[in-house]
Amino acid sequence: MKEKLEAIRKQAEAELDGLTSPEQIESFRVAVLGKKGELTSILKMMGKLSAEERPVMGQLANDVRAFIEEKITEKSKEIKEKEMQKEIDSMPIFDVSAPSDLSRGSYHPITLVQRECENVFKSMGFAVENYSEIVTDYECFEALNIPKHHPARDMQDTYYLENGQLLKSHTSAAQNAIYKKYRDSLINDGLPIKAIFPGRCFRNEATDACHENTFFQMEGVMVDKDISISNLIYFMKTMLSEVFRKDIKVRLRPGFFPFVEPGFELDISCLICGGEGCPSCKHSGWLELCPCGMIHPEVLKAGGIDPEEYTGFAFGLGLTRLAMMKYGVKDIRDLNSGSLKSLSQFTDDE
Ligand code: FA5
Repeated sequence: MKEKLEAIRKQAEAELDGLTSPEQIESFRVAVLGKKGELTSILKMMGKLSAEERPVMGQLANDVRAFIEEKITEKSKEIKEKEMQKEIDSMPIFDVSAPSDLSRGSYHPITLVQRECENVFKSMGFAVENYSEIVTDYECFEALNIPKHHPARDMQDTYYLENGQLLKSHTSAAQNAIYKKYRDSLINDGLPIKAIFPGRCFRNEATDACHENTFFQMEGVMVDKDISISNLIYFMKTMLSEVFRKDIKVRLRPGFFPFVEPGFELDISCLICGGEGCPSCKHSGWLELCPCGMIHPEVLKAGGIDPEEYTGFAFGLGLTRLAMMKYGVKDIRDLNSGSLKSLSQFTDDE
């Protein structure tokens, strides 16, 4: 048996030397180490050895197996490196100093409206905050007065990770963290909380001309003593007139969201069809753009703010829909299409 094992070791080394592809390596591995491989069949004969010989041969067989496995790993690495080098050598040489025949890229329409909105709110003293796309159930729902099994969750089905976290279905998911970040300066220094937080949102829903499963919103909150609906309406009006720079028809109607009371839906007259009705506005002439309302006392409490002393407003602007209206994009899906032809129409001179 000793001779046989030595022979297998030698033969394996010689054979491996001549292999040139991952497929050949795999066939070799199966032929030598596999269930029906040469080495395995020898190991099956161990039972016939004497009690003294068995541990000696067992040790030798293990050494041979370890030796072959190591050689296989080395050879695979060598083949991989050779393949990679071949690929690199076949690449055309790219001269970074050569004049480009490619046209300049352009900003995405959503980036353009996002920046515009940010500038408007920054000029009114709002801080711009960034927030993660992966959030907890608490942040996305519970802290917003939407307990488990609340029917309002049905409106925002999203994508769940195996660890129980989820892709945020709305930018409101950042509210709790923002209140906690700024509450000390509100309570101790009397500085109002004024923040906007744009971000990508995800919903597990069917797409159409005005619905995407991945879209952008921009949340805004303001908390201080004596904040009222008038403040909310003032900021909404200012933002819309600055972004559109023309008169647009707006309507405010009651809307239900568990995290505001009272809550409103702010719609704008569809700028694609002039309010006549088209697929972009689901033939209603109006587009839901920016739900808003006075922050619910429970939500302030969850953020560590006393609702008896402070009030505030919050809004959730549909940035993707705003980009559609501003740039006349009839189908929201074009904005995620990655089609340079559609998107390059919005090149900005920035
Ligand atoms: C919300 O997401 C609330 N968090 C908004 C809010 C914030 C209310 C603060 C009150 C206070 P809603 O699901 O309606 O609400 O979405 C808000 C806006 O996001 C919509 O008006 C729309 O403009 C946009 N939106 C929602 N779903 C989609 C979608 N699937 N595709 C594109 N835009 C969408």
